[in-house]
Parts: sequence; structure tokens; C-alpha cells
Amino acid sequence: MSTLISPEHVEPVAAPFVAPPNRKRWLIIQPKSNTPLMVDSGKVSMPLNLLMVATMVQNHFLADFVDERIGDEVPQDFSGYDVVALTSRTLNAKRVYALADRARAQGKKVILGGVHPTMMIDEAREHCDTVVFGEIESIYDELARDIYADQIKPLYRPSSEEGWKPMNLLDKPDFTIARRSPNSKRYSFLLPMLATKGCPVGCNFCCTPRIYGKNFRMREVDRVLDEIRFRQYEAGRPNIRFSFMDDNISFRPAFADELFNAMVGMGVGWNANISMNFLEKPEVAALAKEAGCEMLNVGFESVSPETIKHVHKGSNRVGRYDEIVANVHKQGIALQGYFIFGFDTDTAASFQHTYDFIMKNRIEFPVFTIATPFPGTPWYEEMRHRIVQHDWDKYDTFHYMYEPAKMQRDEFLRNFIKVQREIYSWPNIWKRMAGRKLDWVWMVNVAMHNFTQRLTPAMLL
Ligand code: B12
Ligand code: SF4
Repeated sequence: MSTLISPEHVEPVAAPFVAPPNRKRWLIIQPKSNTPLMVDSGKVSMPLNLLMVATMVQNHFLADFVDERIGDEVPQDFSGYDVVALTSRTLNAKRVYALADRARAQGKKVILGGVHPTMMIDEAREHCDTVVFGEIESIYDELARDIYADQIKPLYRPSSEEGWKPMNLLDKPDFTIARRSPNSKRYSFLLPMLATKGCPVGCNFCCTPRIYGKNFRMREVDRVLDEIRFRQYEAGRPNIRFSFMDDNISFRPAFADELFNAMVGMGVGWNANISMNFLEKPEVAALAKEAGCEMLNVGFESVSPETIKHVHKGSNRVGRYDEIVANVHKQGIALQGYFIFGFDTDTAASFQHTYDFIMKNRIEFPVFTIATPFPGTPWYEEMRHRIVQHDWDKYDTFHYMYEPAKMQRDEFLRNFIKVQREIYSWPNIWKRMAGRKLDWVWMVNVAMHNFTQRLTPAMLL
């Protein structure tokens, strides 16, 4: 049983810039998307990225926070604000730009941040006064000063890869900002948590290495523990649950080892993205379990060694998949397994092979996506001439992007739907989940059943 601590014991990070008494006001917006993906319906996770932005901004500005995904309304009239700041991924970029254009038309300073503006600086610049590349923490002081001096620059970006601030200087995000909304009951019970940033593995379809390069940063383990204790204090009980938002918590195995060891006995439940190769050692899952792990999120991507080679995912060795799953399941930890279809090496048989693998290994929460070249990645450039989908709303990994070399469109879509319907049919849910106590992973399967049985090819075009 862990000890609950009071907020006074969590050190705030000193803010070197002192704001004038007459504070400017920000409106910080998490825009919705049009995706049919489950992740944007029902409960959604608190937007850690924007909460980090709001937490910093609160040091020097007045700030209001709106999350459209939970039903908060974005005001039509921005006259109460000096700055309107929005976050964007590719799948909501169109909505972001529409809101940004409206704010600019009303004479507001508009700031865009997040993955899409970072990867598409020139496009984003057409809709705002400034783009923040990567993360706010590394450029915040300069941005805050410039806003008060009315000298905002078109782009804020650390001058080199070494310019990213150490994660230990980061404040812990203030969740009360999100909880103030009357719609906050739509936030998932899984709290977002961050221990590391970056992942230099270098998969050619992924944005992370393009943003943070070879950089991989870790918080001090004590800081992570402090934040966990603080969340326990806020909740008034030790058994809180959270999701690590890290790209890859195990990129430095020694750090993950130290963190998991330190978490043993805290009484928390958690899930995290983790590299397959780290799980080749059975003791990793055993330690994760002791530390409270309920689910590990693993990018299997494909069960074909040829495809794994094609996407440069050096951390995956298909020949060891079965053994890795066994290591995790032996500890009673569930697996959220990501599977991507549509690479040129895929054939109609790839769906059957994936189905067989999932059923044989009883993967609890398989997620199926369509290979999506995200703008700004080298893979997007490589595929540009073949891409048939140019509407950013459809860049949610659930829309048909290009014709794979060995399959025609209709055959591909038919199989993509069929494999999901079969995996999430009632008898197969039962086969994959039998013996597991009734918990939220069961609930996810029920939701996935309802979602997958409704799928039609037209929804994916
Ligand atoms: C955790 C995670 C998730 C969580 C989301 C939790 C949440 N509520 O945000 C879950 C699992 C639900 C998820 C789902 C999906 N995800 Co995801 N996810 C991530 C991951 C690994 C980390 C994101 C994160 O929270 N990091 C921690 C925060 C604190 O860091 P940060 O995001 O860098 O935030 C900083 C900056 O972006 C900046 N910033 C952000 N916004 C703003 C705004 C302003 C004004 C300013 C100044 C600064 C600023 O400051 C922030 C604070 O440091 C990223 C990879 C990555 N590194 O971005 C992929 C990533 C964002 N996901 C991606 C994708 C594709 C998806 C899905 C479509 C996948 C799927 N099929 O399920 C869905 C879509 C969900 C949705 N509706 O957006 C892609 C997006 C690509 C793109 N170009 O849009 C990424 C980049 C991974 C990749 N493959 O490259 N994801
Ligand atoms: S291992 Fe995951 S986070 Fe790292 S580069 Fe590959 S897809 Fe991105």
C-alpha cells in the first residue's frame, strides 16, 4: 500500500519570466474530428498534450480550455481573448484550420501546435500567426515574452536536436483545467501519464522520429512517482489507473526497469506502449505485472517477416511473436495488438494469417488499421503519386489510401472488414477472452463488436 502525499510535496518548476499585471487571455481548443474510429466516441482520454500547454500558459496568462470531443462548445465570438491556440493531428486539421481562420478574421493571434502543424509548417502557417514545432515546453519562455511584446514570430522551434528541454524541467500537468468542464464525465477513467518522449527506432511510417529525431528523453523516476502519488492524492485512493502516453516506454530498457521496480507496491493499474524485443525476456512482463501493469500495447504491425522488413521495424522478430505473447499472458497481462494492412508486401492471405495468429494467441484487444502515409514522413513522399485520398479528415488510419501492389481495392476492403468482424464476433470474443475476469478489457471487446459489425466498405472510402 502506498503513502498518499499532499500537493505541497510536489515541487513546482520555477517560471523565469514574470508576466505584467494586466494579463492577456488565451482560449485553448482541442478540436473534434470526423473519424468513425472508436477512439473519438464514447469516453475519450484527457488531452495530455494540450493540458501541458494550458499548465504552462497559466503561469503567465489567463486561460480557458475547451474540448470539442466531449461536447464543449467553441464560442463563435472570440472577443474575450487575445490568443486562440489549437492542437492538431492530421485527422482534425481541417476543423482546426476552420476555427483558426475564424479567430484570425476576428483579429486574434492564432497559435497552432501538435503533430500536423509540426510536419506541415507551411500549410499550417496559412491559417495562423505562429506554429510551434514539436513541444511547447522547449520554446515557452520565448513565446510568452513575444506575446506580451507583440512580437510573435512565425515559427518556434529549438535550434537543434539538443535544444529540447530535459523532461525534468517539465511541470506536472494540471488536470483540474479539463475537469472544470461540465462534460468532463466523458473523460476516460484512465489518466494520461508521461515518463519518456521520443522513439528513434525509425519506422518509415511513423511521425515521432521526424519530430524528435534521435532524441529520447526520460523523466527522473522520482518525478514520475511524485506525479503518481499526486494523482492518488487527488483521487483520494491509491488504486488509480493510468495510460502511459510514451511513444515507447522501453526504448532505454534500464530506465523502464528502474521505473517498473520503483512502482511495485504502489497499488496502481496501468498500460503502456512497449517494444516487442523488450518483451522477449520473460522477466520484463513479470516485473511489469508486479508494478501494476494491466495491458501492454504492442505494434505487431504484421505477421509477415517480409512486411516487417519493408517498414524497417527492426525491433520486431516475427519468429518470436508467439513466445512474447506467452511471456505476457503468463503474467495475466492483456495485449492490445496493433496490426496494419495494405503494405505492398500484403496479399489476401495476410488477413487469414493475422486472424490465425490472433486466435491462436488469444490477443485480447486487436486493433486493425490501414497503412496510412502521414504527410511529412519519408513514406508519404515515396507514396505521394499513388495516394488516392487527399482529404485530411480521412487520415485516421481507417480509410483507403492507395492500392496495395498485390490486391485490388474492393478485395482489400472486403478482407479488412471481414477479419475485424470475425475477430470481434461473439464466439471469437469468447474464445479469446475466456477465463478472464469481467473487466474493462471485456467492455472494450463489446464496444468493438458493435463497431465492427456495422462496418461497410463505403465507410472506409
Ligand atoms: C498516446 C498516443 C495516442 C493516444 C491518444 C491520447 C490522447 N488523448 O492524446 C491514443 C492511443 C488514444 C491514440 C490514438 C490515435 N493515434 Co496516437 N499517438 C499517441 C502518441 C504515441 C503520443 C501522444 C502524446 O500524448 N504524447 C505526449 C504529449 C504530451 O506530447 P505531444 O503530443 O508531443 O504534445 C506536445 C506537442 O505536440 C505540443 N503541442 C501539442 N498541441 C499543441 C498546441 C499548441 C497551441 C502548442 C503551442 C503546442 C502544442 O506541446 C505538447 C506538450 O508537450 C503519438 C506519437 C507522438 N509522439 O506524437 C501518437 C500519434 C499522435 N497518434 C497517431 C495516430 C495515427 C493515432 C490514431 C489515428 C491511431 C489509431 N488508429 O487508433 C488514433 C487517433 C486518435 C485521435 N482521435 O486523435 C499519429 C498521428 C499522425 C498524424 N499526423 O496525425 C501519431 C503521431 C503516431 C504516429 N504513427 O506517427 N494515440
Ligand atoms: S517503434 Fe513505434 S514509436 Fe518507434 S518509430 Fe516505430 S512506430 Fe514509431
